[in-house]
Amino acid sequence: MDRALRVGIIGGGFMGEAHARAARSAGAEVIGVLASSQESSQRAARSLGAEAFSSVAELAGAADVVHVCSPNGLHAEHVRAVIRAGKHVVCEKPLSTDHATADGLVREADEAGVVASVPFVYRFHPMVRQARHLVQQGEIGRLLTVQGQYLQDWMLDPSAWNWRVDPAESGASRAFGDIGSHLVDLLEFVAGERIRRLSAITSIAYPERDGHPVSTEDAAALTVEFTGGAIGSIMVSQVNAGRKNALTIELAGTANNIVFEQEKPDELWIGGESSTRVISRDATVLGDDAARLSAVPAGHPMGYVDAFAGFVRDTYAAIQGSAPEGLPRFADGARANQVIDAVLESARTRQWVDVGEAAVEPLAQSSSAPASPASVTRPATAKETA
Ligand code: SOE
Repeated sequence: MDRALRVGIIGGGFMGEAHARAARSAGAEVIGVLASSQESSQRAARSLGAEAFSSVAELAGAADVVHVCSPNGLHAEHVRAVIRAGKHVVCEKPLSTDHATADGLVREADEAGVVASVPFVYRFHPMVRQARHLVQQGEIGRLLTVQGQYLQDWMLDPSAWNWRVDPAESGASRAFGDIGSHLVDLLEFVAGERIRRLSAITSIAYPERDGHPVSTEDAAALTVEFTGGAIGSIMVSQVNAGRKNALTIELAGTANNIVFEQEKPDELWIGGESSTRVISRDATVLGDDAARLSAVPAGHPMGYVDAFAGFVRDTYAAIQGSAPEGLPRFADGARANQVIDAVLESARTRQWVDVGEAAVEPLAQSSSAPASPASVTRPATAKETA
């Protein structure tokens, strides 16, 4: 394509802005936005410096790719309208409010031959790719135990309200759907294994918020077993005082243990029985995939905004015909929905639930695609740029 990609955004909130920022940093033109009402579309359009649109069909008609950042309950309708217009689509997580619908969206996107991705953006921290590389290289040995936590506190205030509290907008799961989906994706992505079965309990901190009864969970605790036999525990909470976006994964094997903390994304903790070290991001010593995402030389901190930009850049590279390593596609979004459904079922029945893997693209397939030659170019080191 000899012109910039034209991007449409559905959703006028925080995520819409994050997508627009990343789209621009990937060299695209943000042409328009559609929000929940005419006024919010106009407000969002002013803040994004784009045009306000009044229907998905109109926006999809004018764009090459549409980013769906509407409430979860509207994802399927919006995604279908974009796919039916023959346009590429990025859809926020959770892809849908249930696994069957998410699976249907995977099929529709495949049949239409469009690129369809889900912003599991934490995959795009270079040190996450390095952790995955080390696991693939056998650095941790045979995986024995896995721990994952994703803790926030923005729902701690009893009067805190957000569309996510309402199951009609958010789906039956709140905290797990919103942030547990990221955590599960990251754990399976780095481990290269699936969660085979799980047992979950969920809790609701306040039966009412702002006079409305609450049915969506504030916290979920899981015991899990992975396909290779490793066991693990997962804690997700949006009512954990003082924790803002504390996503941590720990994969311990027969040789070493690897810990990645999202709030310190430029580091990886590697524990060994006789020595423990912290490695800092430095493209000169990282694996190819971590190095290509390492956008600035060592010593220049990278973070969430960069990870988001990396995700959008790779989505657009896929649209241009390359096959970027580790791009989370709709099949990965549907996989998260499969785990969310299993969590809700286990919490309801108080039973272990086999998560199942049917219709989910195996990890090896999504990770074995050759990176395009341009995508493995290492950025210049501080020395080279000095
Ligand atoms: C709110 O919990 C939220 O913005 C999530 O929706 C995002 O996916 C996560 O990246 C940060 O927290």
